[in-house]
Order: sequence, then structure tokens, then C-alpha cells
Amino acid sequence: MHQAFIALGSNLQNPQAQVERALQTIANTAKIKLIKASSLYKTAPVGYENQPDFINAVAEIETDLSPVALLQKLLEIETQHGRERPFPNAPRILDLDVLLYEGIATNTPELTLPHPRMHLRGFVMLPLAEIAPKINIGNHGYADDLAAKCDNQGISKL
Ligand code: PH2
Ligand code: MG
Ligand code: MG
Repeated sequence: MHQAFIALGSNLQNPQAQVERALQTIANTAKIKLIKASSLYKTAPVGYENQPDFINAVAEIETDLSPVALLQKLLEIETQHGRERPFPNAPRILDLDVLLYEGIATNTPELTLPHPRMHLRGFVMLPLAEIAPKINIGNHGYADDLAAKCDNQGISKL
């Protein structure tokens, strides 16, 4: 089994319920074992700002799936949960991103690990630091140090 971390996000149709339901689906998915889930966080949108606030969380899993197979499985779960992609960064019912997979660094058109912008994003780093403070984010350093630098981005624990 391989350790991985997944980011969950939603800002449409009762985001809290969407993230909670996604955690249940992940826990019930073959070849994925849910180890730990962070608290849920209410977060201001980053990037395309004219959209509703998000609910975000991070989950630690163990999996027999390869990194790309894990990504495919998460995209499948997004679709099952009603995800549509009208335009880039559109508001979404469910977004599931692979953040980290063991200590693997990879950069292909399909998947970049660690997730390329995660170390700058409070909505990822605060929940990640809650469940894995001393995990390394590639060569950027520890989750807890990076989370401290991301503070003050309109994030509150539910
Ligand atoms: N996801 C994005 C872009 N901006 N902002 C917040 N607060 N939460 C997200 O999950 C999020 C975002 C792209 O996936
Ligand atoms: Mg995302
Ligand atoms: Mg995504």
C-alpha cells in the first residue's frame, strides 16, 4: 500500500454535504483505504474570485493504485458526484486533487506531483498541516511551516 494525500473542495449545492459525501465514497472505494480526514474549512476562492466560498478538506489514504490510476479514479468519483466542467476554474460540486503520493516527484501532462501550487494555498496547507504537520512538500519544506506562511487567506475551520 502507498501513502497519498488528496485535496477535496466544493463550492456548489451544499458544499459541506458534498465534501462529507465524497469522503464516504473514497472510504468505500476498492483499493483505497481512508486513513485520516482533516476538519472541514470554509475558504475564500483563490484565482477566479467571483464565485461562492469553498468548503475544503484533505484526506490521507493508502492505496494499491498507481498515481495515474488514483487520479483516474478520483475523476470518476467527481463525475459520479455530478461534476461538470463548463470553463476552467468554474464553481464546482466536487474537486478531488492528488496532492502527494509517497515521496514521488513527477511532471507529465496528466499529473504533476507534488501538486504544483499546493505549498502556496492556505485552503490546502491548513487542512494538510492539521493531519500531517511534518510531511514534506517536495523541496518546499514541512507542511506546518508552509501552512504558517499561508495564513490570513480568509480561511476558517468549521
Ligand atoms: N480550487 C481551485 C481554485 N481556487 N479556492 C479555494 N478556496 N478552494 C479551492 O478548492 C479552489 C480555489 C482550483 O481547483
Ligand atoms: Mg483543484
Ligand atoms: Mg481538480
